[in-house]
Amino acid sequence: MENPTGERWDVFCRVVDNFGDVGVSWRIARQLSREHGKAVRLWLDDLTVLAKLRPEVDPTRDGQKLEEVEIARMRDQFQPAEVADVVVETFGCDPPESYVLAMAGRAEKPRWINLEYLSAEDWVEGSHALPSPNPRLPLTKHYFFPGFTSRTGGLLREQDLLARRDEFQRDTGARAAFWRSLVGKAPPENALKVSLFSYTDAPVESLAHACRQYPGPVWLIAAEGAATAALRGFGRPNHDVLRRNNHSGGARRDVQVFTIPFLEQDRYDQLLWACDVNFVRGEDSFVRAQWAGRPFVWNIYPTDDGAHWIKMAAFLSRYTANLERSHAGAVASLWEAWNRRPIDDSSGRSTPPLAESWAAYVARLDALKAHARAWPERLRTQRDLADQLVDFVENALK
Ligand code: TRH
Repeated sequence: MENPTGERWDVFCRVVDNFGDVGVSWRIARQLSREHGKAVRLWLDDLTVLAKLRPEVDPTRDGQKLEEVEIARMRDQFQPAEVADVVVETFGCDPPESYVLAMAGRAEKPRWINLEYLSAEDWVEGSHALPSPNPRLPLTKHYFFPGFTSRTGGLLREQDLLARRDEFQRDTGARAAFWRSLVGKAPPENALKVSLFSYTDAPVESLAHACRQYPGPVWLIAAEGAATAALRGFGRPNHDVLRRNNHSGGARRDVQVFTIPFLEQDRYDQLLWACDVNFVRGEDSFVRAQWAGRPFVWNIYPTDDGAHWIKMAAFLSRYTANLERSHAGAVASLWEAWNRRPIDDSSGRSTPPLAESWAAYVARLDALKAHARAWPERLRTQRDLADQLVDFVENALK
């Protein structure tokens, strides 16, 4: 896409842990380049994570192009060749000091954005787009908060994402080909396909056992990492591990566990689109699961102060607002069981065992599928984050 303004954007990301920070940073960099024609450079202090999401990246090289985005290695001791017109710092990662000094030295000061973590909490609206003058330098940073309401910066959503999703979900051939390429065979028509991307503490084994109660075949597709490790005890991967015939002559109840390698980022979207229930985590897979339009269970990134329970409750109250109460209760109790919510001292309310809340959840799957389908239709009425960010930079900060 042409770069009518010739504007240069630098996006900075430091890898704290896991994949999400880079997952989000790559998405925004690609979208700014592909959909808004910006000349984008993505600065990373560690390229190995991006190489997991995009195997064509060579993590040993200091500079390379990925699609139209320049990928550059960020070192703290470095003399920036030039400073961009717009600087996006993701998740408060602090660009190198030498770069910030160079920003201050520019005649026309760059516009400086701090792209924050996603939260559904109410306070986000009041913090979105707030300026923060630098105490030492003639620079002002603006905080840009993703979110679920019109008074936030919106959610990452590529322009063609939902059209690609619909095309894939409509096309039985494409989905069968996807499964064959992933696990060597297509699932039985009535199989419940469940994808698992979780943190180490999630009760994955309890879920695998609970799936035996499901009145039909279950496919558990475990992404490389915590989930596969937890399922290692279940016999040989990619084989029926929990077969049980239903003596009443009903459907056979076999749970098959498939452990799959880490997928290229866009292919992971297809997995979410192809499954019936998606267990996701962190931030980026959490948002992708919502766009997939399928029921999902969020393994939230735990914080020592327990603030993640407030964050989860804030999202649940938005997500289940239009859901019939008993269905909303089933969603909340499965999420709490999956995140091992401790007994609530004030209410003394304890979280039901995973098996119980899973059974209550799958018993309502038709209603939850309809709700999961409607949710992204609501979210898409909001302008996407990249679009709002460009507008904010080019108009509000001009
Ligand atoms: O990896 P995460 O746990 O990252 C999280 C988030 O960044 C969170 O904000 C931060 O607080 C925490 O780390 C420290 O989960 P997340 O955000 O879902 O990112 C995973 C990325 O990996 C996402 O872009 C999807 C991608 N992915 C693939 O590309 N292929 C795969 O096979 C899988 C399972 C994931």
